Parts: sequence; C-alpha cells; structure tokens
Amino acid sequence: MHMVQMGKEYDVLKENSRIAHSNYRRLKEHGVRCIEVMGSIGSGKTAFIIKVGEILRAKGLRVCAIAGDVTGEDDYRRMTDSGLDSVNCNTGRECHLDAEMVRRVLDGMDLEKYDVIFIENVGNLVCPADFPLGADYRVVIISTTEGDDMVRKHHDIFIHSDVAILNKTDIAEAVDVDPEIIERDYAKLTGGLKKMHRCSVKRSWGMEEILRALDL
Ligand SMILES: Nc1nc2c(ncn2[C@@H]2O[C@H](COP(=O)(O)OP(=O)(O)OP(=O)(O)O)[C@@H](O)[C@H]2O)c(=O)[nH]1
Ligand SMILES: [Mg+2]
Repeated sequence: MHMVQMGKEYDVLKENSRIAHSNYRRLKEHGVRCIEVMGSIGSGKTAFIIKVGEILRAKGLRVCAIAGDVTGEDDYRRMTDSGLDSVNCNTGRECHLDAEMVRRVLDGMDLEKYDVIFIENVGNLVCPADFPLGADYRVVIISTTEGDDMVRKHHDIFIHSDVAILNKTDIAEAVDVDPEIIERDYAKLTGGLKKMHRCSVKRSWGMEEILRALDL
C-alpha cells in the first residue's frame, strides 16, 4: 500500500521519515520548538492552538501556526483573527499532512521570526499517526463529545503521540461521558507510564499542566 512507482520504487513512509528528520534539523538550526497537534474532527485542535498561542504570546514568545486542512481557510482565518501568525496548508484530498507538505510551508517562512510553531494536522485519528512531520512533540486531542471509546478504537495515534489530551471536559456530563474511562484506557495502553491530560479549552481548565507536559 505504501509502495509507489516513480521511476524507481521507494517506500513512502521511509521517505516521509527522511524529510521529517530534515524538517526537525532545520527547525532546530533556527531555535524553533515545534508542536504537532493531531486529533479527531472537531475535538478542539484549532481552539487549543489559539488558546496556547495567546498564553505563550503573553509570556513574550513569538508563535506561529500552520493550519492543515483538506480545503478552505476556516482555521487559518480563526488563527489570524485571534492575532496568531499563521500559514494555511491545504492537502487537496489527503486526509493528513506529510513531511514534504510541511517542508514546502517552511520554505516560505522566515523561521528566525519564531520561537514556537504549531502544526494543526487534518482532523483524523488514523492516517496522521504514520506520518511524522518533524515536530518536537506530537500531541493528540480527543474530546468528550466523541464518546468514551476513542482510545480503544484508535491505538496507533495514541502510541505515536507524546502527549494525549481529553478536551471539552466542561460538557462531559451533558454528553454522558465519564473521563475516567478514557483515562483508564489510555493508562492501560501505555502500560501505566503516561497519563491523559484533561482540559477544557473553552473554560481554560487544565492548560498549565499541558504546557508543562510540552515543556512550554
Ligand atoms: N464546550 C466546549 N467546546 C469546545 C471546547 N474546545 C473547542 N470547542 C468547540 O468545539 C468546536 C470545534 O472546535 P475546533 O477548534 O474547530 O476543532 P478542530 O479540532 O480544530 O476541528 P477540525 O479542524 O474541523 O478538525 C468549536 O465549536 C469550538 O468552539 C471546549 O473545551 N469545550
Ligand atoms: Mg481545526
């Protein structure tokens, strides 16, 4: 499935990994911290980046976001409207960003201008897992509105991420979801080594703990 013919055969995942390493080195050369944000459709990725962007800018950090979406400029506009420097990145038809797309975006940016860059991946709990982009941290955000079974259904993305967040805890009761069930599933999947971070981006609950987990 991942083998394609382009003059010679090559492995797409291997090639992605090579470019992701080169993105990582390039970001480091410019002293930029990079956080990739993955997660389900509507889990609150854009809201999270906007909120954290505000917190970090208030601390004097220079922040930018790359808004990954299949089509359109909705997230990009929300980010820029909030005062966050942003770059739009449409995948066309693809259900995830890949390292080459990010490389092209970085080509068009002045990396000396930023301390932290967020990359919002396309809303999807499957495909992004296989395609690291070169970030320091890969974050996955799910929310209470998706039910209590996301960790049980989507092992890979939780295994391939560094920090996992459960958002929209402010409405957990209203959607009849017990966060403890999700946290237990995550602890089981990670052998008890990692904990899921609860937050409500809307109410600004849990943000400081997440910033600490991201070394921000
Ligand atoms: N109640 C509640 N709503 C939230 C919270 N965070 C985000 N939302 C709402 O959830 C909806 C989706 O949020 P987005 O930030 O657009 O989610 P997203 O993951 O970026 O969505 P896509 O990019 O389309 O995948 C918006 O209406 C937000 O206002 C939260 O903590 N609590
Ligand atoms: Mg979004």
